[in-house]
Amino acid sequence: WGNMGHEAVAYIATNFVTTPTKTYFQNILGDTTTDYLAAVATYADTYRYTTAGLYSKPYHFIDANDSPPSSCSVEYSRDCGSEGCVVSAIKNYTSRVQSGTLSAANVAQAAKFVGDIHQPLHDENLDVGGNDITVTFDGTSTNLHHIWDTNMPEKYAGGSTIAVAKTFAATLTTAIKTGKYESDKAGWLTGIDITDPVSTAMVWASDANSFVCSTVMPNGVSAVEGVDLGGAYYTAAIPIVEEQIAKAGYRLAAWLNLIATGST
Ligand code: DCM
Ligand code: DCM
Ligand code: ZN
Repeated sequence: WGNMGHEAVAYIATNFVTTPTKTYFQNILGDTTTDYLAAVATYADTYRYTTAGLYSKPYHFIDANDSPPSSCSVEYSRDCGSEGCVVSAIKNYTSRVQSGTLSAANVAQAAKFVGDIHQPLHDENLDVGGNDITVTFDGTSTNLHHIWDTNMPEKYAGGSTIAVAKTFAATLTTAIKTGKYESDKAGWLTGIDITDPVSTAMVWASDANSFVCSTVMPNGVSAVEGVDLGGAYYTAAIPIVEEQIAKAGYRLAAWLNLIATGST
């Protein structure tokens, strides 16, 4: 996700963590405002472009070597490369928390990786996760990956600022509590296990990857390459964009609760 998507995920998580969890992470982050998670939600994106942070680039995705749209799948042994991937990163950052060596930067990164694993094209190898598929969006030339990260969430939420992210998160929080996701949310935590971060993150990766076949490119690359996707494609995709951001925030809250207190 782009910055707005990550900030929305962080605000949703803020709305679902328990009070002890909030205190725990506000202390680590040194920020007692209500923006303590959203304020660091994009740190890992900045870090991976620094010389010191180059090693962390693969931690933002897992390149599933599947065959969309006919066959979608993610396999840890096949798809998580020797340089690591988002699944191994969630495992490593979680174990560092558990051993008590967590820094503010580590919290920020772990939270960012939970957000990214929910973007379907962060769970796909084809054409570098869609970065090499040229498309247009409402007249602007870009690529398929970028419209899922940024153009579609921002068009739907109404902008790119942190204030927009907060309002979008408030809407999704209500949908989770009492609206269209109320009956789905228990299922969103199926398979969550703080003692097995790889299996947990693989559930999240497989879930997101399935949308590559159903929604991102249901008719293959040729049906999207060079096409303007701001119309019918956007209309079909936006329920999945919205659901994956909501799910990411809800699962992030549960994971932070497990880290801080041992229960969701
Ligand atoms: N990004 C940013 N500032 C940076 C680096 C990246 O705003 N210094 C944003 C631009 C992209 C997004 O990160 O929209 C892509 O990263 P990811 O999908 O890994 O979150
Ligand atoms: N990305 C991905 N899979 C890859 C390579 C990159 O999902 N194999 C993501 C990370 C960023 C976006 O694509 O969100 C752009 O990457 P970069 O800034 O490295 O071009
Ligand atoms: Zn991305």
